[in-house]
Amino acid sequence: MKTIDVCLSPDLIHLHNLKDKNVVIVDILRATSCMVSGLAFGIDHIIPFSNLEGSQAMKAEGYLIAGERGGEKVEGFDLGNSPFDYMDKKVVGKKVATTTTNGTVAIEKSRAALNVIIGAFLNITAVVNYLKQRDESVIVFCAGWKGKVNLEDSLFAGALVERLQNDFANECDSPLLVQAAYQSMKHDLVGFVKNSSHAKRLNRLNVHKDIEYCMKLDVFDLVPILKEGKLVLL
Ligand code: 3SL
Repeated sequence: MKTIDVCLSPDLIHLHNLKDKNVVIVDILRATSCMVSGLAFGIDHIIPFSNLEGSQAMKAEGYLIAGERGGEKVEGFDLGNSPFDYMDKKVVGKKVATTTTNGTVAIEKSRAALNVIIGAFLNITAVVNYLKQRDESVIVFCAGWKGKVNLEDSLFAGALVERLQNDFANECDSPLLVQAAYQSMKHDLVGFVKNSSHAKRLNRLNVHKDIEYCMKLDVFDLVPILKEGKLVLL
């Protein structure tokens, strides 16, 4: 039977064998929610960079450059890391190069995978359907915050495990852990996430509407996938 495992932080990814597996990158607040929204809104493709310089250099190649550090838009960049920046008419048909604190780092660390796909609550059913129809095992890779575990990515992982439990066997214990967390909080996901450390961080930056938006379920029926270093729609 196909298996599912959950990596709770980029600092633990070396413990997982990604070869021949489908890896779902998760950074609910806000990187993967931005990627899903932007590609749905008409961005041609997105190139993720783990460092500022990589993204910055793409300006000369005609890319819009996007990114945050500490949650704030990088000075001189075209876009920050709000999903609403990614749903502005100026992005339609454009190529975007992005760098974020955690999400793009997780993508960078997933290069050994068979397929790297992008998950968010915004496209969870599309991700579930994609994984069900594939033959390979799955790693759900939570981007966390600077190596630490976070609530919102773990809850998404739990939601995914719950939806896949009839098709995949748990590879270790983290799927059980995140599923139990999801089951105990699913009656008020937004309320619990509003109390998370990153939601508080974003609120200090006056970023409020992104949190509720990123917790919406199934706004888009699409799956972004990494092809030759570029995120495109399947
Ligand atoms: O770390 C990341 O990848 C970002 O999503 C963090 S933030 O929400 O933009 O602060």
